[in-house]
Amino acid sequence: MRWGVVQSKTNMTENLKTQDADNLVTIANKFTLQGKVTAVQAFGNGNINDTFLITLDSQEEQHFVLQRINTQVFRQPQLIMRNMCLFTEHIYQRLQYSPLSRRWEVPRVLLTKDSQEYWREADGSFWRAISFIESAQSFDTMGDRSHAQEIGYALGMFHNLISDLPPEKLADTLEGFHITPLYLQHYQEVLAKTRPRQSPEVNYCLQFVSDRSGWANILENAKATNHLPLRLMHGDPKINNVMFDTVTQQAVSMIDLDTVKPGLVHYDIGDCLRSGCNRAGEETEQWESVYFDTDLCQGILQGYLSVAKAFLTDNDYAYIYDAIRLIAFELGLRFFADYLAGNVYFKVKHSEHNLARAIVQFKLTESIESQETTIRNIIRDLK
Ligand code: GN1
Ligand code: MG
Repeated sequence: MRWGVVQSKTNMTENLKTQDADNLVTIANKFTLQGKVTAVQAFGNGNINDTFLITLDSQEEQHFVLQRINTQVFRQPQLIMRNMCLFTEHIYQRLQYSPLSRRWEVPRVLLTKDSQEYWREADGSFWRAISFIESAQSFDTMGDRSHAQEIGYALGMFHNLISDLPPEKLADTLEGFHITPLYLQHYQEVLAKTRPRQSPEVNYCLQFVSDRSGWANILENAKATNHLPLRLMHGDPKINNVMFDTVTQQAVSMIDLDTVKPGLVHYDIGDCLRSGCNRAGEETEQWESVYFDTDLCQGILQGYLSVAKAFLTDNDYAYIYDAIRLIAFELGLRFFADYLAGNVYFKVKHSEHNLARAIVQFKLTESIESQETTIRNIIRDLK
């Protein structure tokens, strides 16, 4: 399922158990200032948090997004909410001051009736509400080239709108996020404690990681030596986190803002491209069909640079290829380490799910590596 427009009123318990739906209505009511909750649906396909779409009988806000933050992953979820309030307010002010000539929306934090940024249940679960972008939808895989350009534009616009907010204003809500050498270290620790079941797939992954471990610190080295500056980033700009207007088919928003924090814009560029240029999608099990589409890469980068050219330096361009290769590899490594650790981080549908996901990312990395010259030429020609 992807984020999309609600076509019709759904039954309150359509995809939830009655008791769960009742609890969710009670929690949703902590946030709603107007209107009655008329429906609750499980929503989106996130790997970490639990997401629900709430429908109201209000004229003003017809829907909102209710989420339970995974506090095993985000240990200080209140910092996420503080960050979100800070940067969404910053963007809102900027857009008031210099409006764009096209539709662009920023999800808003909805406060509780007591004006709090979140609601904590007695069992410790952490809930928050975010405004819903109406008349918009997202996609799990890429359509045509203009779709690719819009995805790139959305990331560029997002970076642009936070580029004048000093990175140190935002808290680090997920330490180690996208620091590849730390994922590698964690993987090695897990590996030392586990005896993975031998199979051609597991052996492929073990060899794949081992062959690339010397290179995994390329972006961290660039950061440490000031070749790449610390900036604010989105953290998770994968294709289905970009919302498209259902009529104009233009990108109108970037959602999933939990990981907006100090980092490298290269993590985002890499994540956006590894996700957008994989036509088979990250959940496929047809590994032989996974490849990196360089036409889509050209489209995304063209859209991105149409906005980001203004703030990128020569060094930034020099590391774009490595970022694409690294973030695909890193996600494969994260999935594989989680498979070895017993699936403790990413939600899974079956015990081999993270292994399958890892292979997709490693196949994608191979495809990126085999097209290095083409990708570097695309970057050079767009500069
Ligand atoms: C996770 O939960 P979701 O789907 O928005 C993960 C991302 C991965 C992504 C892969 C906080 O995002 O880093 O790229 O899965 N988020 C976190 O689909 O680890
Ligand atoms: Mg996310």
